[in-house]
Amino acid sequence: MTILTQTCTPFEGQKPGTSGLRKKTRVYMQPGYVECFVQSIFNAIGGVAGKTLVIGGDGRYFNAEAIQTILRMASANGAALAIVGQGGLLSTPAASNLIRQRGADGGLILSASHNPGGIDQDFGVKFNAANGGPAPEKLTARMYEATTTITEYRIAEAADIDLGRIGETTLDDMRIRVVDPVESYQALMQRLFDFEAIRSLFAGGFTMCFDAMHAVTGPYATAILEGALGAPTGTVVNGTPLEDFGKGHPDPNPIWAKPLMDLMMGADAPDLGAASDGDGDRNMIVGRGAYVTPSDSLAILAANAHLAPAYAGGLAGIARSMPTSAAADRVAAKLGIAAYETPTGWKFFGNLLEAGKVTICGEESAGTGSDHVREKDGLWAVLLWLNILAARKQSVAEIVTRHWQEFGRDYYSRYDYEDVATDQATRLMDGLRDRLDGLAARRFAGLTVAGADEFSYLDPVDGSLSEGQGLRIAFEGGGRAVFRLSGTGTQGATLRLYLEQYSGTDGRTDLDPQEALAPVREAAQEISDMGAIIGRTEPDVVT
Ligand code: VG1
Ligand code: CO
Repeated sequence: MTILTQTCTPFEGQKPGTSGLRKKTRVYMQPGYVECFVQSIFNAIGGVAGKTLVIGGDGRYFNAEAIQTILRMASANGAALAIVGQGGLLSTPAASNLIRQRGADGGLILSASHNPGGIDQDFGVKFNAANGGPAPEKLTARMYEATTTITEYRIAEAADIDLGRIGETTLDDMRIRVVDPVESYQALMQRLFDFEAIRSLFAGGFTMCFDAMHAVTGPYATAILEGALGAPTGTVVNGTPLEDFGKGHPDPNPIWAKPLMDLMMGADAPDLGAASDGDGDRNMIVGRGAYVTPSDSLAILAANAHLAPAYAGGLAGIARSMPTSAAADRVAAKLGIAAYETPTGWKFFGNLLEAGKVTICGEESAGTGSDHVREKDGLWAVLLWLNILAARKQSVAEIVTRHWQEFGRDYYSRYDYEDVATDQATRLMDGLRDRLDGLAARRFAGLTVAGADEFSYLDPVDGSLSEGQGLRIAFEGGGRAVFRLSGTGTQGATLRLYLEQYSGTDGRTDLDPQEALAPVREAAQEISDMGAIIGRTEPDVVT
């Protein structure tokens, strides 16, 4: 076998964002692009000689080619073992689990997650460390640094490896073990939840629709829901992973999962609707006629987790990303456990989970998870909901309403302004940042600003400081607006405006969220001067 050392020059902009390096697929398809990034990862982690890596992706366009390249490079760099999901498939939480279960040194996950797939859409690569979690900021900084100075990469000249068959083969001195992508993940779920109770729930006529959105969760959901739990065939829809996700956005929210939303709001709605994203780490939960916001879902899961065997002993603490609503904090306060507020992106939960400070984490963007892996986990959230529904014998709507009665309701909505000119987005953020200090006590659209700041996070475990994590404005009366630029987009800038209004424990909890949020929205738009700077106040996507 020949091992080549190829000289190369750095590509611009190989800087990991909120979750890995996402680019247009054609950017990734340039000769040497994957190679330079992957070699930079290897260099940043001190090489892979003698190491074990888990490799898999969400099955999108270019997944298969990129995996072959990575295998040839891992072998040429001296890796001992590559564990690969059959067909090159692994959901993000399943990859996290495999890294942990097999004691691997890390893993490469090929996915641009909720971004669409295809030759004219998006591709991505992320590295997870030996704890199974996304590379922390100091490591992604080292990777980026390595991409700017790279001069060569190592790759083996070899034929493609057949990833279709489970079993072991070799590529030069490296062993390649092709594994069932579902098996070990399913075993983990079976240990966490009361499968007997959920099986009885389905046997008793409980109905559900799980929309896999043509993405990687299909095989997992089919095996677990229809297989192990006995839900009727057809419970999982769009269950075969497609390279272009059926031309949709595999983003489980009321906009991109509209067919499921329509079903759930209609006369023939099943008891539970759920969906997951491209790489299987996000979830959407909808009851019959009742959409559950991800922030509420996190709070409700935390409040009821003790009903599932794995969490029967209670939770150590709850963490949420800063833009996520305060609903989870109210649950933590009631339970007498700690609540943590981190920057956006799962990598910030890793240290808290590792230190045993928190058990459950979540984000407003439909990510929830626990200490069972080091990633958010879409199907896990669905199974925890099922376990709770089986134990409480109430509908989703009833559970949500009772939660609001007890804790009050955090009305919540996120507005996304996509493909904003980068200079305009920067101008808006810079201008607002400059004005933050003078906002307190001023009135906008009838609301008084209680305080405003730029969020920064001091990690309580390793003491690292992450600055510039979003501009937040709190209003008197329980309102809040947050401005942040997305770190997962691949075109122009995406501006996110997060709106929140607390009802209080004796306020109304049955308002239309957009109506309840109107004052905060108007104040936020006025304070930021959005209409003048980006030329619009109407968002592209409201979730
Ligand atoms: C978005 C979400 C964030 C999430 C990230 C990765 O990031 O807001 O909460 O962790 O996507 O999710 P941003 O920077 O675009 O706001 V996934 O499922 O796309 O890996
Ligand atoms: Co995802």
